[in-house]
Amino acid sequence: MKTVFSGIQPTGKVHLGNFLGAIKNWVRLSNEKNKNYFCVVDLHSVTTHPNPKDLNSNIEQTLKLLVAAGINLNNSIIYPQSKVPQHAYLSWILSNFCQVGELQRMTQYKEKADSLGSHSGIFTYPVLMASDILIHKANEVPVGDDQTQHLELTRNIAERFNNNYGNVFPLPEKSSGKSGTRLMSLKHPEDKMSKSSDDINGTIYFDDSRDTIMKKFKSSVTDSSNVVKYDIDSKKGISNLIDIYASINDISHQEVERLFENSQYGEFKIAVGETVSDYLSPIYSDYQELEKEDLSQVLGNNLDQANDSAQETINEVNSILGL
Ligand code: AQP
Repeated sequence: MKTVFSGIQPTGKVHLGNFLGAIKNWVRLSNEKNKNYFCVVDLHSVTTHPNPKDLNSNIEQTLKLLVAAGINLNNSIIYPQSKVPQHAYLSWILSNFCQVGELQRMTQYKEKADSLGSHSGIFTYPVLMASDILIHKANEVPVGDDQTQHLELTRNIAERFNNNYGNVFPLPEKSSGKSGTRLMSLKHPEDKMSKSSDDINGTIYFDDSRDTIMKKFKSSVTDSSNVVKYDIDSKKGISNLIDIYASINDISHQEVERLFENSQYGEFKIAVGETVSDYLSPIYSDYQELEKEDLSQVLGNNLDQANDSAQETINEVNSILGL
């Protein structure tokens, strides 16, 4: 049986990009015969120096949303990273198997250092990511292409540790399934749809009303050709809408083009808005039910299970290292 690990940061309200790029895939994996760990990686959020109240409510919101999205809890464990301190412990151990030069080469470090300032958390967080993946000895990690470099670093770290101390960690692979769609902002289709975007009209949030969703799609930026045709270079806006429609309905770009070959953009935008609204609305109503419940009720003994699995790895690592 495969062990799968993936994480989401509680840096803000979960959006459609998070669903179609990650969570939808996690739901699929959770219904296969895997042991899955889906983690709200709150320690990573500290790199942004968040407001404590916001962070706390985003953690709870994100955990409950993962359940509302339909992750099968029979073979999945959902938990917040900071409640399993073994992640941070292993991160220290693993930092001794990671070269400074490797961290300096991380593209995301270069990008984030500009926007978040150059504190050392921004520099070393890929090691914490490696520890997130290795703490449960995951063999498969469903991540987007932007994370390929971090996964390679994780494999390098694991390999170096194994070369010194024996075959402790599996070398994790990127999920072989269809990778999630990368959604772009509806207002600035050259930028990624993101929790931290300044323009809220470019992002569809999980709790947007049907009305808001329709308005956002109707005012989404497209081009003047009025032909529903996928062309990522010259028609970024409409290609993004095709991606969204295709991803929710599990069909190809070509099928979307065929379905809407006689439609103008106005009609297509309404169809995409309705599809998105139909997709998000049951998730939001399940979330509203869960919102009233205590988190420990919602997640049962998930945290204990995550702790047990992580501690098993730490015991093994401690014993191997002579600690
Ligand atoms: N626009 C997106 N399209 C597809 N997938 C996306 N993901 C995020 N944005 C998109 C995927 O969602 C998962 C969780 O992401 P994360 O919260 O850990 O980090 P992120 O990629 O930095 O997400 P955001 O929403 O853009 O947050 P901020 O604004 O805080 O940086 C990941 O699998 C990610 O690929």
